[in-house]
Amino acid sequence: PFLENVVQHPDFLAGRCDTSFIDGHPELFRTAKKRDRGTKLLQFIGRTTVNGHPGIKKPEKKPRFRQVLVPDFPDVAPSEAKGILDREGPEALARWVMEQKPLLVTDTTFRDAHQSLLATRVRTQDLLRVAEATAKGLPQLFSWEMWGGATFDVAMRFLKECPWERLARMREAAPNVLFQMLFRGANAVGYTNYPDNVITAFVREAARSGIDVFRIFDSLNWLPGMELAIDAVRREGKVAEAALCYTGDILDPKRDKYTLKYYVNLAKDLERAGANILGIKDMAGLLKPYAAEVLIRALKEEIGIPIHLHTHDTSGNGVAMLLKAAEAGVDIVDTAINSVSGLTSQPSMGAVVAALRFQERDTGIDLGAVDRLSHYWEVVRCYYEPFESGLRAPSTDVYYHEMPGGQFTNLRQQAEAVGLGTRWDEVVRAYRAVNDMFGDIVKVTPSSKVVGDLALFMVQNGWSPEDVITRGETVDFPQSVVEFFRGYIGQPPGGFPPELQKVVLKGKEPITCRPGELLEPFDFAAARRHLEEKFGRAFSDRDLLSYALYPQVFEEFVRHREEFGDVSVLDTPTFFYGLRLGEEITVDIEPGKTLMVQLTSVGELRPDGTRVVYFELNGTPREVTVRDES
Ligand code: 3PY
Ligand code: ZN
Repeated sequence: PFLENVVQHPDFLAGRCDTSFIDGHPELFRTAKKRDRGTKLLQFIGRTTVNGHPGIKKPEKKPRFRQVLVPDFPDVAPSEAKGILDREGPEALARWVMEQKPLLVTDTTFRDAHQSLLATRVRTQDLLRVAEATAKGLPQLFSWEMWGGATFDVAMRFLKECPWERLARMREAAPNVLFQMLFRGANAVGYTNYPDNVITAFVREAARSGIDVFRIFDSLNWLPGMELAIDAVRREGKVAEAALCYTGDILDPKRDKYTLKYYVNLAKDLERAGANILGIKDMAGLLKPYAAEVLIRALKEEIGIPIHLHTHDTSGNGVAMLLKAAEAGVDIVDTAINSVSGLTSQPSMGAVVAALRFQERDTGIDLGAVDRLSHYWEVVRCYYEPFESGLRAPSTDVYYHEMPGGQFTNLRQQAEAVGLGTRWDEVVRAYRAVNDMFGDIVKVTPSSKVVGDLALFMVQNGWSPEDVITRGETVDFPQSVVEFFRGYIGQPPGGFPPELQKVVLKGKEPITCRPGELLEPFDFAAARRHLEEKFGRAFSDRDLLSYALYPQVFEEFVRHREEFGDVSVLDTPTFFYGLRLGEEITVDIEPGKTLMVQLTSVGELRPDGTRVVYFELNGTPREVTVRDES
């Protein structure tokens, strides 16, 4: 009340007082901390019920969903792969992999599948609930890809969850499974290069928090962008799966940049750099079945480490491709549980398992268990309907535009956001044109974002590739494009096209060394002081890493937690759609502490633009005031 009186005072409002103390201490305005956890959650539920969830269209009525059933499986022996890594280390694990006759399978359901189908929005709660069942039902899996990539920032930015808490809780729920993450080399789990000390500290913390296998790639296939991360993973005694990103078409005689020889040489470089496993990251799903056969056979002859193949099923050729790769001797392949597979996601686990049954490379995975887990995801996927891409069928267009599966849904949303939703075909053509202008580059986060940003820019301005050269001097290009041409995300094979680079940089000097060599080390102590002063509480080393990677996103996440508490405890339908009148939910806010929340009514719109929302919290009437922004 005192603060309210101050800020409503006419002299204060007119700026006739010295506010420097207040300006310098924004924390004075944060009164939310005093609220108890129940009230904070009611505030969040009230806001979502009245206004809908930020970024998605509020449905007329909260949708009704089928009941989720988590399948129950008998206890099983812990995964052999995890045991070998923990007891004997990564080299022993690699040897074990090469000795296996069955095709080994990684499940990407917990990471790439939803990154590629649902804009990475699947919440920890929905992952966690099925974690133990997945471990028991599918004990033959080599690993779960369950962290990294875009999940790190999306967790904080949109789901208001801590990614480190997700990892810790998943580890608790599935202690005997190999956990795998996607790591963008010098870009860590971000979109730009970070100082070396951030990369090494991140790897250390991730390894200690439960990541066993690090799939490390560079968005331009530039080895110097990966070496530091490979070394850091090896120092932690974890598995360095260094990946080459596959683009182009090795069977097309006209494409002479990314040839079989190029990939074989790169694979050898990665092996020499210390990879325990070679990853093939076919991020767009461009590796066709017969090309896979040629590539895998050649690599098997040339390198002495196991090969782990990742693809996206955008064209519909995914299962056929994995089968050809299996015949050619690939060691491990990535698939997703059926109901979150296909299209821009990974090929269907059930389809691969069924196809190989009674064959030489039979996976030994129980198809019935895959199906039962698939029924769980079938229902849960419906919660996330607003994030679906709208893609209904496989599309061989991908061989034309070469857009990564993980980018497809995101770029579509980006296009919607700038009013180009109905001009998607033009965006796709521009995407292809930009790739040609760049001299045909590997497109994967963050290089794919550069291509996407310039494509959107060109469509927005109605520019052709020629316009970019002739009129480019007069405009500011998107920041990601400038950074790319300065060499801040690394060097593409064959270098940058000089004419375009000159137009974009406008006299700024490009670099050719590793960006990490030029970046000052991140000052973790100063960051800690800053956060503690600003928020008046202690922060963990993990928090500091989140802040080092995403300072604004992290601070916004902390503010959200102060205001609304830990919203990850809410069920997903309530998180996205609020409550119906009379609906009652239970919320486990910590082990043994459950809140019963019922929405009793929503008050009329008041002249000040707010509504009172009435609840019962554990049987006691409670109300919160919410600004109506609808
Ligand atoms: C990521 O970097 O997040 C990807 O999934 C790239 O394919
Ligand atoms: Zn992928």
